[in-house]
This record gives sequence, C-alpha cells and structure tokens, in this order.
Amino acid sequence: MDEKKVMLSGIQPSGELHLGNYLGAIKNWGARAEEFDCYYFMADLHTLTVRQVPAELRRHTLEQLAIYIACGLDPEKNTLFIQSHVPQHAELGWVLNCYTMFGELSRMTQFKDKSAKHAENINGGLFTYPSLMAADILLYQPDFVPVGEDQKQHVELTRDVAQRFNNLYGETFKIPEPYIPKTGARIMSLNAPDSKMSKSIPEGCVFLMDKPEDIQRKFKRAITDSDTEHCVRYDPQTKPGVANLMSIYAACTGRSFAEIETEFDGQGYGAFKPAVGDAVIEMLRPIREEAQRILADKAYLEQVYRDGAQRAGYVANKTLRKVYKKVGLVAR
Ligand code: ATP
Ligand code: LTN
Repeated sequence: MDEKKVMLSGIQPSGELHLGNYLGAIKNWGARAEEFDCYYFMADLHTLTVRQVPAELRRHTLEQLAIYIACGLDPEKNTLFIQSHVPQHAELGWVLNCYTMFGELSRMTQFKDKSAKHAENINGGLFTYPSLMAADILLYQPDFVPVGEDQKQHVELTRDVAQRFNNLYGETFKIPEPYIPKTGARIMSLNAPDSKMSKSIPEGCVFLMDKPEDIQRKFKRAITDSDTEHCVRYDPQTKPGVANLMSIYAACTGRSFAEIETEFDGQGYGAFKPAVGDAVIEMLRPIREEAQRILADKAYLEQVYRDGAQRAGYVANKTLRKVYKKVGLVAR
C-alpha cells in the first residue's frame, strides 16, 4: 500500500483568527485527513517575535485549537499540537539558522513589513523567523504546505534551505510545495482594500468569533468604489473593494465571478453588501457555536494537545536525529 502524502501548516496565535486566516488557510486544510497525513499547529514560538501579553497568548493558543477542531479538523484523524510542546522545532530551527543566509532573510517581505510596524523591537527572532518556519515544515517531511499567498515566499525559502542541506549531506529532507487556494488566497481589509485583511486593522477585519450583527455592520460599511456605475463587476484594478467582496462571496458560496455578476445584475451595492454579510454569517455560525462549546471543555482540549504533541514529537525526533548525525553531532 502507498503511504499517504503529508500536509502541514501552522498559524500564529497572536490574536483572534479572522476570515482571511479561514479562507486563505484553514478552510483549505479541512476534510483532507482521508487523503493526507495532516499536521496542524499553533505557532506560539513565532508569536514571541512581537511582544505579547502572556495571559492573552495562552488564551489565543487554546482558542485557536478549539477553532481548528470546530472547522472540522478531527483530532483523531489530524495531528493538532502546540509548537512549543515539541522541542525539536527550536532545535532544528537553530541548525537551519546556520544554513540560511543573511541576504535571504533580508529579502523577506514579512520581515520588512513587521520591522516597519514594530520599529522599536526589531529583534533577532523576527529576522530569523523563516529558519524556524523551515524547521516547522521540514521536521515532518510534508508534500504540501497549505498557506495564503503571503506565506509563499517563506515556503520557497524553506525549499531552498532544504535543497542546500540535501546537496551538502545527501537526501535528508523532502522538498515541500506551497499549496495556495484559488479563491481566498488574499482577502483584503473591508475598509482598506489595498491592505490584506489583518487583525491589526480590526474594523476591516471579520473575526471568526464575531457576533452576526457585528459581521453585518462591517460588511455594510465595506468600501466599494467611487465610480458612478455602481454595478457588481469583477475588476480588481479599478474596483478593488468590489473585487474583494466578490472573492469572499465566491469563496463562501462556491459561485463563479460570472454567476455573481448575473445574480446582482441591475442591483446596486445596497443589495450586494448585505448579501455577502449574510453568506459569511451563515458560513461562520456553526464554527463559532462549536468552538464555544469546545472551549468550555478544558480537559478535552488538554487531552487533544497532549496527544498531538506526542504524535508530532515522534515524527519530529526521527528527522532531528538524522540531521544531528549528518552534521556531525555526537549521538546521546
Ligand atoms: P498578522 O495580522 O500578524 O499579519 P495574520 O492575521 O496575517 O497575522 P498569520 O498567522 O500571519 O495571520 O497567517 C496565518 C495564515 O492565514 C497564513 O497561512 C496566511 O497566509 C493566512 N492569511 C492571513 N491573512 C490572510 C488574508 N488576508 N487572506 C488570505 N490568507 C491570509
Ligand atoms: N509564518 C506563518 C505561520 C507559520 C507556518 C509555519 C505556516 C509558522 N510556521 C509552518 C506554515 C508552515 C504565518 O505567519 N502565517
């Protein structure tokens, strides 16, 4: 029998999860467990690159786990774990730091963006973040890494580092592919359609745990465009706000842009915006309700992350031992 292909991804528990995280990443992970051996984790070590309130970080980490499960990731079939519970991430991260070049790290867009945003705290972790991310990935020898468009550059760097290591020491790591969804790969902020939807612009950001009335309010206030035609037409160049709403609606309903244009033909944005709001509310309702139910059961969550760390640790340890041996460290 062929072995299953492996899929792996992670999200930083640096705040509440939002619609961009869901459509760009988590939705794309779901229901793959029959086909793939799946690993999904809370990237809590990565979150330390930006100052956090400790109690909030703990809360966000557990909330994220509850949302993963509520989004359909069955912990029996998927390995769900907390990054810091599997110490091999930090250990391989150090080794890969020594095989990642200063020039490569300097070119990373996320580093440039975050150092502009946090000019008072441009720390070493923020700079070497991609080596830790490469370790997260390569420990599990995955075939695919499902992420939103903004993470593609990090997965490409991971491939380069893996290839470099393999060239030096022989076949060690599988070279992973980024796996980017066709719709939803880059959801833009509802009130600033030139920036990606992100928790740092909360008014333009729909959080997965938002109440329906808050979601509807955000959509009603969404920026469309200032042209006089006021028709629902997909044109990201001249109508980025409308194109973004159409992408969201397409991702929620499975309809094509042409179908959406026909559906709202002759109707203005006054009808379109609340329709998108309703589609999002209905898509998120079961997720929110289920996540709240799971969050109330702390013992269950604890059992899930303990079990996940044990399963992940077993696989991670095999790769780490191989790497330590290849680079010349004395076996324990
Ligand atoms: P920050 O707000 O700090 O930039 P974030 O909200 O972008 O963080 P990440 O942890 O960086 O969250 O991203 C988690 C996953 O969600 C990644 O796979 C990323 O590609 C995806 N993602 C994040 N924002 C969006 C977005 N606006 N559209 C599509 N995918 C997104
Ligand atoms: N860098 C990602 C989070 C992340 C990740 C990973 C994603 C950390 N390690 C491994 C995929 C695979 C982010 O900021 N969204």
